[in-house]
Amino acid sequence: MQQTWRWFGPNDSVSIDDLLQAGVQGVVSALHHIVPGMVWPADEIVKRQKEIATMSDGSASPLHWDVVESLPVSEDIKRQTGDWQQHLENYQQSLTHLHDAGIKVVCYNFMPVLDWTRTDLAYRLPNGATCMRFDVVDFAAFDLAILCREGAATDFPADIVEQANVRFATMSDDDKAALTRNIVSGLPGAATTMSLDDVRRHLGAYDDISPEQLRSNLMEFLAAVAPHAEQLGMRLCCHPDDPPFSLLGLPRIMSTEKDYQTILDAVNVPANGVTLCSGSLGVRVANDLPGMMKRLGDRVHFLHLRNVQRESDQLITSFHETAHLEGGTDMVALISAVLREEAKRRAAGRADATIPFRPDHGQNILDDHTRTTQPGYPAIGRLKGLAELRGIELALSHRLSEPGS
Ligand code: DNO
Repeated sequence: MQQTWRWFGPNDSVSIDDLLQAGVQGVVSALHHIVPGMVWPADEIVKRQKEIATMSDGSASPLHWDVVESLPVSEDIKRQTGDWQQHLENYQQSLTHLHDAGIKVVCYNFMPVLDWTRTDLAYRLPNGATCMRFDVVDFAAFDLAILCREGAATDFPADIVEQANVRFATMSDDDKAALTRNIVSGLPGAATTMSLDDVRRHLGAYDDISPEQLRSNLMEFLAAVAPHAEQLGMRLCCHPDDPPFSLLGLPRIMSTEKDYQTILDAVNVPANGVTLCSGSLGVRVANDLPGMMKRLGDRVHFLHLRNVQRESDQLITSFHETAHLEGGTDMVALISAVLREEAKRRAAGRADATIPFRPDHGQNILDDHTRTTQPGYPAIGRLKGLAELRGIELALSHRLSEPGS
């Protein structure tokens, strides 16, 4: 397993020097300033590589840009509207440029409009740490009474609608503004956040797009780009929906093992792969993460390791982000499945036997409370996660842990 770390670029308050001291082995980054659909120019890619390869005193860092997260898929490609065909060509061109720069793994997602969504970015835990939380009652209050979306009332169970109305009645204007900000800020690294009218306009553009249509558009996207990636020796990996259920009436189609299997089968080349995000998928009771790693493993090109605590067993549930080894996913079993997959690949002589993972998100602890970072991406909380995860990997790989020794 390659221990990687997400770096948002020179404006990230967690520096390349910090990454080195955290002991990371590789970097995950993206050109957040380039508008989805446009080509990533070769010189911009090389510039980011140089930034990663340089410490703050100008000396060389041994780190490289190993994984792109994300090369975003434009809304036009997802809907097949406007310039989508040009955007597909641009996507291929960006892949070619990344390949020429020596980068092989590219993560993307196919979530319409919003990427990850939370209602609270700093939920206080009993020990004083803070974490990100999704409160379904708050979310329903936003949907029903702030966004005032038509049809919202039928998208939630009646008891949630009732609780949401009660809660909305007690919210101050500041509470409403904060909730709105939190929900629409689901675009990490993006320079802009959407206004309510932007959200309404974007939602309206999906009125006629069913989940089946969106799935078929994803398949067409992959039919166009995956063979190209394959030819270049690259690996694409689709990030799951976060959370893994429909929000704001939008179709979401990458939430379950079956969703993944369907997409992997539809374009059956190794370059069409999976970002196994245990935190996103783990919100859904039926998603068995170690089992998914076992069954989809040969196409898993990238791992996000984190954990969540579901607050009910309903499909649409509140949840919060726990420390990496707490929560609903058995991290030891998952890492053990990853190590077994790596051993299989090694035996088969695969060049991609070492799978990159990153400690995904982290709670804000200690000095994290005084350093502003991207929501969910503190320095120390993530470092703690990384340290725990690498400890499991080391323990499981140790020869003394092999049966019979
Ligand atoms: C959240 C992230 C996601 C992820 C994209 C990948 O913290 O895991 O935003 O980067 O969905 O395309």
